[in-house]
Amino acid sequence: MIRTSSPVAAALAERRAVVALESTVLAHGLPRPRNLEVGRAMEQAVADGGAVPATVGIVAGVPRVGLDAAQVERMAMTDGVLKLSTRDLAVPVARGTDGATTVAATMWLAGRAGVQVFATGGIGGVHRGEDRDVSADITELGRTPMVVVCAGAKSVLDLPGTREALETAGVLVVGYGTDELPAFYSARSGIAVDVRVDDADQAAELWRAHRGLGLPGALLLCVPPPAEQALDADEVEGAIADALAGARREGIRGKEVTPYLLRAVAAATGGRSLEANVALLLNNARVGAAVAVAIARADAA
Ligand code: PSU
Ligand code: MN
Repeated sequence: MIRTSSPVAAALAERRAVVALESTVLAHGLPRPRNLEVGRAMEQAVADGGAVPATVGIVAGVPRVGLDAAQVERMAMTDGVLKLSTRDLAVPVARGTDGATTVAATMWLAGRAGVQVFATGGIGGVHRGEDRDVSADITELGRTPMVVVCAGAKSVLDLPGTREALETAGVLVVGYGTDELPAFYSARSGIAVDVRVDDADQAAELWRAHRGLGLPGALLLCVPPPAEQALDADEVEGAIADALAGARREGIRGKEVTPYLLRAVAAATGGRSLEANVALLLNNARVGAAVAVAIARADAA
């Protein structure tokens, strides 16, 4: 039932490097028309790095690993595309409609298609506040073995709580050139990673050991945002506090919370959080390609 595009299927069959990309960040995480530019630029960054991009989404009821240009545009530019976590995947399939995949849903589909590396921006995690909102990204990271390249979890979340939840779920948290979990918009959180690697070959070596052991969870490869666009942690904290207060006041709940907070922080930082978000997405696509290429090379040796 999962349809793999021909370029992606060919690459997987020949054990060449493939990098999965998600569609929720396009449909719900970035404003139009920037989202479409970023979707295309991430695919280009993966291709420039020597890997085949596989953007994941559901188009007219068909779960697809590897969208073509028109399908990426449809995810980015159509109103009302559902935001799908793993639990929701059956809904657009049953109804023949479209859906954009979050980190969790992208892992489910790409992992089953045989893709080993997935690059995104920030994972979902434990939200701040009293309502015990924990992203199903954590659950999926605990049960689908893949390298997931990210800039940590968005600082709108409870980062220490997210770190603990990852540990409980059995996710290996790896710093890419850092000893600390990045805080998405900024490089540092003061929270330690499990282990550090300093290049793509070391990441590939760690992944091959993880895979060889048959461990169920993900290897979360955490890459600091590019220094030039990264924001100051204290500055962004003020914007986050206001965004959280706004969400509470307006009664924002469930899957609307993350898109709401991202928009509010972008507005409060005069768009600079958006520039940081775009820069880290492209950077993570590049790192994902380098790691996928290193894995393919080591597997062929
Ligand atoms: N991080 C971003 N932009 C996003 C998301 C994360 O910078 O759009 C999306 C991802 O798809 C992630 C999802 O999987 O938000 C988490 O949503 P929730 O907290 O509702 O599980
Ligand atoms: Mn949630």
